[in-house]
Amino acid sequence: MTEYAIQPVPPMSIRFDAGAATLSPEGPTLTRRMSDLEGLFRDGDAWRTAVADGDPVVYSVVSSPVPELDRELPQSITTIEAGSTGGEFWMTKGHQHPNHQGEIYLGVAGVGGLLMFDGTDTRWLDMAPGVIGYIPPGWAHRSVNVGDAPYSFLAVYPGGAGHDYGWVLEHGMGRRVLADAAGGHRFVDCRTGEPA
Ligand code: S6P
Ligand code: ZN
Repeated sequence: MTEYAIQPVPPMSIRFDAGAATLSPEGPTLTRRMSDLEGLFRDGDAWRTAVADGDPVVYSVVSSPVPELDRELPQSITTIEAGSTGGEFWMTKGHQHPNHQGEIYLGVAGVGGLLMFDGTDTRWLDMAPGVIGYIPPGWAHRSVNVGDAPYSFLAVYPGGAGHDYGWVLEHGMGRRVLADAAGGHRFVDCRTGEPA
């Protein structure tokens, strides 16, 4: 794997290929497998089975060379594969920005959603190509693929925003996104399991 120095870059153009869901030139790439998502799925047994049964790639994140440094504006494309575990659609880990900075997402391919939680209220935005999802300061965010093809989106965020994954493990995201009998999705309350 190529090592990338965390250092400022000069003014530059970055080619955004929506069809291929790539950025060029490319910076760091992150791959998250099922085993990286411990403690996130409702059905722990189904999660363990999926890990043992090939530990599939759930999502990947490709970034431009713009570094995650304060005052910079990095970009990345996340692609979540289609799938569900224990009836729960595949998703990102989800995180809070420690100092509550905002972020924008742009749907690139497939259909998904942006689940947000501020510790009290939960919101869901349907995402598809051409839709901008705005994440205001203070809202933890998780992306979910609710379709049968990969779901990709572009993120643009403050370089000093950071990623607090522990906040989501501690507080949850308010709702879970499950497959319904008609091939769509439905929401349940994280704590009660009741429809939400
Ligand atoms: C960064 C931005 C995205 C996510 C990516 C993966 O602020 O929100 O690039 O990092 O979608 O999600 P997660 O929750 O694993 O970082
Ligand atoms: Zn973020």
